[in-house]
Amino acid sequence: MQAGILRGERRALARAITLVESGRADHRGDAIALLQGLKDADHGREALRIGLSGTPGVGKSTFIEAFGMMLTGRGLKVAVLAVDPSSARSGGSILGDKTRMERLARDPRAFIRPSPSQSHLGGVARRTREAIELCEAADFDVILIETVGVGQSETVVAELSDLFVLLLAPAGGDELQGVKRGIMEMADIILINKADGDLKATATRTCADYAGALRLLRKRPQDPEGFPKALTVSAIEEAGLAQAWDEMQALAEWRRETGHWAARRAHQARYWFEAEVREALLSTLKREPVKGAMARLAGAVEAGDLTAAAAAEELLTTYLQRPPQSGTGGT
Ligand SMILES: Nc1nc2c(ncn2[C@@H]2O[C@H](COP(=O)(O)OP(=O)(O)OP(=O)(O)O)[C@@H](O)[C@H]2O)c(=O)[nH]1
Ligand SMILES: [Mg+2]
Repeated sequence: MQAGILRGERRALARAITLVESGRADHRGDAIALLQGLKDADHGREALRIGLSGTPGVGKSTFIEAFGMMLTGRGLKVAVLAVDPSSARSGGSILGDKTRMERLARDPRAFIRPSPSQSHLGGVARRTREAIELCEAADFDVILIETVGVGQSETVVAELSDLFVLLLAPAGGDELQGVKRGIMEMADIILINKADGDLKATATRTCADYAGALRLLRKRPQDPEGFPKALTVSAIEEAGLAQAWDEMQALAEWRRETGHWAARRAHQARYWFEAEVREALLSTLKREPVKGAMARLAGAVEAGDLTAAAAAEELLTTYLQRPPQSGTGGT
């Protein structure tokens, strides 16, 4: 599988993503070995990972299709992945509207993969991170990671990407406050979509409003002069896409030269390592024998036979190999 991925074979890539998404313990071992093997065989080319977020209906799918087609038209290989916070929704956002990305889905230079179906956002995101690494090993030039903006998902996608792009709709001034400050602060580029037809003038005004709002935010060390930036685009008319790409490249280039790019990736690698450990520890609590012991000790605490502290101490030392706390015996 590794050789196939390194040759950029889509079938091998698709199978590898299925492997990293698998919940089976033996698959997990294979996935870990594969990811490390690819890291060791590192070809040294990094994709540009672009996180893209926006509320439902803002035009993410339409934008990704148009933007993706523009990039493949320039000879670039484009992968589209999703982090779907609402796993209850069947198949995730991308699968749901593959019809809207019909052209891109057929493009030999593009690879589209729906969100893995996992029970929670953190799990989805960790597997998406591994899918990103697989796509990068398969020599994709641009990886678009889509998420529906619901607050938490943007933070997660920002931890997966080199650039974070926020897609917004044209709207009146009161909507501007609807975008949470924290989300604004994460954005590298804000794109006001639907700048066409009747909405064009509103889009231009909205864009100016956001440009103003961005200027008021605290200056971030990872930004050159003029960033974060707000631009108007029309995914339907395919207007402003080339300019948006130019800006993304300019920002990425600057960050590479100044070391911010590498620093961000290093920080992210650490973040996901810690998330993996935390998640593994938590899942231990939900499996036997710890699960049963926890229920038993909880019963003893409820009945008033044990203090919460003593019960926790017993669980941790007996089942989780933590050495006992050594005290002086109290004063
Ligand atoms: N006028 C105009 N309409 C657009 C544009 N881009 C998307 N739309 C329309 O907006 C609607 C929603 O577009 P989608 O691309 O499905 O939006 P989305 O953000 O992917 O939506 P979800 O997947 O539901 O989160 C569709 O009816 C599109 O045709 C645009 O640039 N201009
Ligand atoms: Mg969509």
